[in-house]
Amino acid sequence: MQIRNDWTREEITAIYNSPILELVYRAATVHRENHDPSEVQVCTLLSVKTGGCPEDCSYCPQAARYHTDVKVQKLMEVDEVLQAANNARESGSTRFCMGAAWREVRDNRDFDKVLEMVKGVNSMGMEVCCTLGMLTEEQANKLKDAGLYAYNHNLDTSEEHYEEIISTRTYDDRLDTLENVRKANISVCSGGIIGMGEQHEDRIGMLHTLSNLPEHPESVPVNALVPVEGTPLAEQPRVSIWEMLRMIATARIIMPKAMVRLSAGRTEMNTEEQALCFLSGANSIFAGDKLLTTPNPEIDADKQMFQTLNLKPRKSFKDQEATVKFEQIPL
Ligand code: SAM
Ligand code: DTB
Ligand code: SF4
Repeated sequence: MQIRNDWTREEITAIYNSPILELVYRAATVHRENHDPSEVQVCTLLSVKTGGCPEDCSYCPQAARYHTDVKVQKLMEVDEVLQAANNARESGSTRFCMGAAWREVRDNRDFDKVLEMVKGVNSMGMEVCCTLGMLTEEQANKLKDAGLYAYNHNLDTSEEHYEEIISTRTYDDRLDTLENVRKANISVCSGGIIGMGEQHEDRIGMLHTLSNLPEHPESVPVNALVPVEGTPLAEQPRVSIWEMLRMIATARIIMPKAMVRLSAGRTEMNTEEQALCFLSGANSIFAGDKLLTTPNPEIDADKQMFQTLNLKPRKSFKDQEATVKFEQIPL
């Protein structure tokens, strides 16, 4: 199927609003044409610098201005991070994503340390990803030279809804960073969050922006808001599985080659619900009992889920052994 970067809002709206079983069926068909439906990539997140962030993202427990239980932690040591990456690899992860609660990267010693971390993880044969806030083109090039495979920078919501959620930076800032990442030849990871009080039109708007970028992101995380006490969005109701499916399926149909990542929100979902997400085109999860700061399902529960659904962890782009390792771990 031809990759399109000219999806109209109307077309996306029609797909998003189609009868749910039709939508899932169509997405499953596109998924099978472009991916091995028996494979799901297992990724690991590590917060290498936690909390104390100057931004005001209303969903985020790491923003300094909200009073949450998150403890501020300065940048981790390179050794500690490499140890964590090795553990992740041993338990079957093929992508390791390091997150920092920064507004933007600054050219200082901390950035040099992150470059060391990237080098180290890359040399272990995993896809190495970072999410560090805004980046200049020069900083993106430095990350690329250190061996960075992918950069995560979410649009989070539609351009219209954005200012309801974040006031300390603009949608265009976000798009500029994505452009800098693309120019440096780094794989782009960008998606968003549902359940922040947005309208269906906002979800469609975000998918429209992503699918109309000059090149689709290789990776599109779909997060369900994890409401955290102390943040302005603490009292938001949980999103229903049907909304999650509409989001995943629409992303799959309009961006057929992208990895669609079932990201935050899995602790609230049972195996049956996650199975529907995989059927609708999700082909990645974050494993390990913590995302960045919030809980995630236990690794044993995920192993059980893979067995029940006859799924296998996807091999890394360069490391073949990791798959075997995940399957060999006794339950
Ligand atoms: N500070 C960097 C930035 O904002 O780009 C990187 C880390 S930030 C925590 C990465 C992403 O995590 C955010 O863009 C957002 O989409 C997601 N996120 C943060 N808090 C969340 C929450 N409570 N529920 C769901 N997703 C969340
Ligand atoms: C993404 O879209 N989801 C991940 C990853 N990219 C960095 C982060 C989810 C964070 C959830 C809130 C937390 O654990 O702090
Ligand atoms: Fe800071 Fe990122 Fe959280 Fe926004 S999402 S407050 S930029 S850590």
